Amino acid sequence: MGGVTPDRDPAGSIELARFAVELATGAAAEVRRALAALSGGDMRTDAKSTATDLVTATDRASEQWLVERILTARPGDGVLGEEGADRAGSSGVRWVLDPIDGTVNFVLGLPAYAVSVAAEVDGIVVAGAVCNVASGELFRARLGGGAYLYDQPLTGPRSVPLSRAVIGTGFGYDASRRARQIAVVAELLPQVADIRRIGAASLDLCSVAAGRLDGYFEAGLNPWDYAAGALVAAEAGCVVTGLRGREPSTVMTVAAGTSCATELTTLLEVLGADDVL
Ligand code: LIP
Repeated sequence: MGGVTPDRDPAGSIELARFAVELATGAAAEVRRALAALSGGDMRTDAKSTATDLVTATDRASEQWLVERILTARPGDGVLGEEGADRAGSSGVRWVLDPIDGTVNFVLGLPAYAVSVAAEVDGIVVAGAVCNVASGELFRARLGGGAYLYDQPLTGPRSVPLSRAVIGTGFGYDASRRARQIAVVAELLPQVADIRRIGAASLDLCSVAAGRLDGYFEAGLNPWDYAAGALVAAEAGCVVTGLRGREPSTVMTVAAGTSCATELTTLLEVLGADDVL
């Protein structure tokens, strides 16, 4: 890219961002091919942490496709994937992969499931790509380089108070955790305009970046659920945080427009939204 020299891109984030897009879009095409090959036949699912935590052969095939291409192109890199890929690497670069985020939506044919690819350098996410498999929409971001839907810059949500905000959220696979999570939503809902539950954290986070949601929060996410989407939201100018001054993490991930972020995090802290795991 013109004007950017290695010393101005020490992390090599431009190349990592390019590769993240290639990986996310390529794996999404593989998932679409697998779905077409099923041509209406039954999709076999296995259960993971609970009977509702599903995984399919396509999840596993997508992750294998991603890992093979990463290690062929960059053999010294590390990899962490939802379906078991876990390799330390020696380059300082680690790829964090959700081969199908929103697996239940994928199984049901609800068009909100994505391939999420993030590249970390020394533990810092510097590039990310999220490809909605059903729609083909490609969200991408590079640390310090902005966030985009295809090549359209993303600038986050409209300016609204929390009382007029549409807030996304999600729930875990454990029934007792869901009972605690819905108790938080029951208190939150009368204080916002509405709630949305999309079923794929990466798309929730990209929806905030694109202004399709005013905010989003979820407790219990895994790194592969939020690594890429959190960078897209942050590079779109959103507030991306945990609660009580903490960084976004498995405990709590929040993304919101600047106009309602403080109201949202303050209310979530009062409701104990980070005390449900
Ligand atoms: C999903 C997350 C979503 C959460 C779901 C599920 P998966 O990830 O992206 O935000 O609410 O329960 O965990 O399991 O489909 O990759």
